[in-house]
Amino acid sequence: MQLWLAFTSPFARKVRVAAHELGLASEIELVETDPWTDPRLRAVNPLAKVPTLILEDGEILYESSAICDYLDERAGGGRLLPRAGRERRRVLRVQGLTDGAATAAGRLFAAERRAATQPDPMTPRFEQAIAASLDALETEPLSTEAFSMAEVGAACLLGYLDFRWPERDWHAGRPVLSDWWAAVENRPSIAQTAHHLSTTAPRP
Ligand SMILES: N[C@@H](CCC(=O)N[C@@H](CS)C(=O)NCC(=O)O)C(=O)O
Repeated sequence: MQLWLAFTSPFARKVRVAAHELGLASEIELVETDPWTDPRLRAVNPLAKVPTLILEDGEILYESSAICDYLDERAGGGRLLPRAGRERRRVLRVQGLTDGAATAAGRLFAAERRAATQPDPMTPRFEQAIAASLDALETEPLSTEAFSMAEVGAACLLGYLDFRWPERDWHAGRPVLSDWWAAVENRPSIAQTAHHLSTTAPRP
């Protein structure tokens, strides 16, 4: 499999963490791309977004949740995403929450970068979405042992916040989430997928 990614993308990291957790990381070739400038990406994904996964037979998957669902199925099924019932709905809800917060964080980062020349009136809304999502995660029963897509999503959100804003303290007032992150941040799937700026493309 080929995973087209940017090493700054929390959604691409989700796929990498999921692959590690499922024991599939060695089957994935990483192809670094810049979604903003690489015309090859739109040829395989009309949205020109990362992550995009190309399977051995040429089938193409995009949307991190759909890709992770496929990886889970490929690893036997029901491991990161429960097959049915209330727990499946909970995991999907938390994955949706963390995806939404990561989207807000990405838009906030871009808005702040432009702010000197072009203030963005949406900035407070992005900040509120991130803060309220972290508050919601504070009361979620996240496991430090068995990972589901809820833990994968939460880890990728927190990792992205620390990567983009190392000076901003999301821990304050969130002791449960903070302890959870301390317990999992050195887990191999997290440690081996850390964000970094592009080695080739100029855009972060
Ligand atoms: N909902 C998508 C979000 C993917 C996404 O927004 N990726 C960003 C990088 S973090 C991207 O490719 N942006 C390029 C663009 O929006 O055109 C997913 O879960 O995969």
